[in-house]
Amino acid sequence: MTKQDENTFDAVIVGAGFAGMYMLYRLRQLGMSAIVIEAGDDVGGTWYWNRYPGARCDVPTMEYSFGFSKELEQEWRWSETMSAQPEILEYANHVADIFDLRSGMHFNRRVTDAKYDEQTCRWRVSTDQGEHYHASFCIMATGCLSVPHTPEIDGQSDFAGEIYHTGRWPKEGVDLSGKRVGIIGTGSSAVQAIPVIAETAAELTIFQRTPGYTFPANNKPLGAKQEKRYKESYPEVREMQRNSPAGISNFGMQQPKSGKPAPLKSILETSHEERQAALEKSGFGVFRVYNDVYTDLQANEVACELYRDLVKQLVNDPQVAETLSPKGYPIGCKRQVFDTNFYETFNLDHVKLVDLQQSGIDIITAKALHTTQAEYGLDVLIYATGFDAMTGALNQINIEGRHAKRLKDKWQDGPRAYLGLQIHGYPNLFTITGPGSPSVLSNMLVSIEQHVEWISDCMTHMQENQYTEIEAELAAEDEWVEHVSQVGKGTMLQAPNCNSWYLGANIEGKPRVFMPYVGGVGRYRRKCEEVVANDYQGFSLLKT
Ligand code: FAD
Ligand code: N01
Repeated sequence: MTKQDENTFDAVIVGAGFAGMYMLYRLRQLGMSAIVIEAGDDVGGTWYWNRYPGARCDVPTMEYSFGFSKELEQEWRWSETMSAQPEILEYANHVADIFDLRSGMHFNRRVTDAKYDEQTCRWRVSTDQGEHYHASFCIMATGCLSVPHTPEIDGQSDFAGEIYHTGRWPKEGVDLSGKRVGIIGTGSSAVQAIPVIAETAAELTIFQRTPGYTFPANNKPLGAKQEKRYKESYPEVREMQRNSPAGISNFGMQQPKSGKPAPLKSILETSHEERQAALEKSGFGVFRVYNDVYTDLQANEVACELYRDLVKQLVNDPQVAETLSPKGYPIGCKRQVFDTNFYETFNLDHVKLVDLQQSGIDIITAKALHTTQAEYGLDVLIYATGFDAMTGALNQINIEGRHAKRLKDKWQDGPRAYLGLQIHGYPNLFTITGPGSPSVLSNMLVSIEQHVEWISDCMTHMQENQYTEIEAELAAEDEWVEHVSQVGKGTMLQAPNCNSWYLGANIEGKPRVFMPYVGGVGRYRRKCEEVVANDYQGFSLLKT
């Protein structure tokens, strides 16, 4: 057997997060050969890399879990309603153990190149270890939030203390006790990390550029009764998830305590006094009382004022409250942030907030971070500065399709894909939760399962009918890209002044294109099913 034969598979899967894990499982079940290549040294993806203090899920973990195995679903026990990173990683490890997934995975190697050979209809996938893998299909399970973004700051390499990124937190953990810690950013990662880091750090300084809207996570231990109800109703719950807008059924989470819920009304049609009374009664729940907050910019601004009132109630120092109060962009424009005691943390004496809008970061020296106005001595500096989302991991690989055309070049003005599953010019290449699918706007486990199942069904269809090549048609791709763009218009996600990573706005020079599909998980699933029912409408299937 030659080296090439040894490394030849039906599919090469890149990435061993939940997407790569399920893809491998599914192809093996179908009797196909597949290998997973992963940069890390074990499974888990997001939950392998993001081990920062406070990291956890923000959808109910009973729903942020695989639905493909009844046994797994019944045997696994979550301890909290929204479990923390260690438990989610434990779950990933458990899945890998019970289905023997690691035997089909090569760890500690990064895929650098993937090139399509039009003669043989095969992909040649190469790693930074100098290996080459050959396969009819190349499946990118590389993650939407897997490439950390670290802004370039002058003097960074001169820093004598410890530097970390939340998205690359060391496996062995970090002892922050008694240290002067600085954290840059106030997105989801920082908001989770700040209250937990404040418990041990001697001093914690938060460098904030844009204040965010964050809502209480209301996480709690998972009650035995609730677990039982979920487990008894899983088939129904999964069906609800699959047909919902965001892949969440919230079964059992939001039962009205008694009677009917109050009817929704327009925030614009209520008086200041009524709104204040509602705020008093419902706290952060106040935004659910109104029906126009997420559809009307003027209504949204009224809601933003209420939000700022809430911040003032929670933060003792009026100046700090003012700095933490988001302004100038709507609630609902960015990925929803959830927290536990975020605002309360700013009432602690050893926690400081630095407003980078007043004085930006100037330089980092051996012992301090300097803004244009002051110097902050630090032992540890943490970047909670996010990710090159959705396209980052794909663009890091030199992907060459027909005529050796590089994907990076095709996507220079933003990603273009059909259903977020395939790209014209790149036959037999699939992307799991790629741009143009609900992906990051959904409970990702639901979207991952749907894509994995669609891809494996498609591969089976090809095998059964002796097709060797599948490729998204250009017209279908163009039409879908246009549809994705149209559906997003008019939502808060694309409101003026909205600068989110969904749009690529967090990365300098990245084309500003709204990447995920806003139409919802259920609607998108039906579209994918319709495409199959119409004989893979929009795809060319070839026999060579
Ligand atoms: P990932 O888990 O990102 O796995 C991709 C893997 O591919 C990584 O291990 C990476 O190392 C590997 N890889 C990438 N490029 C290469 C290469 N060139 N060569 C080799 N290997 C490569 N989603 C939710 O729905 N709910 C949540 O509550 C939620 N919480 C989150 C919390 C955090 C802190 C973050 C960062 C994300 C969260 N997400 C959440 C999104 C999360 O990314 C997905 O839910 C899901 O875990 C993605 O799985 P994946 O397998 O698609 O990608
Ligand atoms: O990243 P972010 P994240 N100087 O991009 C700031 C998922 N997730 O890792 O807004 C100063 O949201 C930046 O400021 P600004 C979830 O999908 C989920 O927190 O650009 N500051 C911002 O405050 C999430 O959306 C959970 O002005 C700089 C922050 O860094 C996604 O991952 C938990 C800067 C980055 O925020 C990303 O979240 C964690 C600079 N040069 C993550 N550059 C759950 O709870 C950036 N910033 C499920």
